[in-house]
Amino acid sequence: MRIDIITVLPEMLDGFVNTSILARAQKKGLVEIHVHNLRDYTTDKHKRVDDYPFGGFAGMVMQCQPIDACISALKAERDYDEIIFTTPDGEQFDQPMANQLSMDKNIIILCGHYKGIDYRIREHLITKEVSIGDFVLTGGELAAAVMADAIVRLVPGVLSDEQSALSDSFQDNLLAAPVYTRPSDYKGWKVPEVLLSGHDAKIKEWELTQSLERTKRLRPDLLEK
Ligand code: 6GU
Repeated sequence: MRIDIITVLPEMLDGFVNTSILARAQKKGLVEIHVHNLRDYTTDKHKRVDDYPFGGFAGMVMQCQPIDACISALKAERDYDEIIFTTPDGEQFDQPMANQLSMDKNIIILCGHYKGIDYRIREHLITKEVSIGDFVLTGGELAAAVMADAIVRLVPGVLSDEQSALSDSFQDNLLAAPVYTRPSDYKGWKVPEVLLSGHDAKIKEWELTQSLERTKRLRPDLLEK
C-alpha cells in the first residue's frame, strides 16, 4: 500500500512517518508513505499557497493551483483509490473506515489548513472528506497521522502477531477485555484466577463477558450498532 500525504507542514509529519508503526511497516516493504510539501508545487514566486477569500470573509484560503498541481503530478504516476481531504466537517473516521482504506492500493491524504481550501478542489478532485472527531484542530496533519496509523496497522504483516489487530477494541464493536502480565500477584493486586487456570474455553468465555460488561458500562452506544 502507498499513502501520499500533501501538507504545508511536512516537518510535522516527517518524525511520525519515520518512527512508530509507520517506520516498521515501511522497513518491511509493506507500505510506502510519501510526504509532499505543497509549497514545492506553487507557481507563485513568493511560494504562497493561500490567499484572501472572495466575499470579504475572515481568514485565508488555500489556492487551487498548488493543490491541483501536486495531485495531478501524483495521478500521472499511478491510479488512486481515494483522494482524502481532512476537515472537521467530513465523515467521521472510525474502525470500519480504517479497515476499508487498509485494503486500498494507493491513497492521497490532503491536509487542510487555514480557514479551508478553495471549494472547487473539494468538488472536482477530492473523493472523500474525513474528520477524526467533533473538535477543531489547527491543521489536518495530526488527523492524517491518526488515520495513517490506524490504517497501516491493519495491513497484513504489519503487526507481528496478526491476531492482535483482530482483538482490538472496536473491531467487533466491543471494547477489548483487560490484559495482565507477570507477576500474578503484585503488592496483593491479583490477576483474575481464570486467566491462570489454563482452561481455554473458560478463558474465552471470561474474555467475552468482560468485553460485553465494559462495553455496556463505558460505551453503550456501540451495542446499538
Ligand atoms: Cl480532519 N481537521 C481539522 N482541522 N480539525 C479536525 C479534524 C480534521 N478532525 C477533527 N477536527
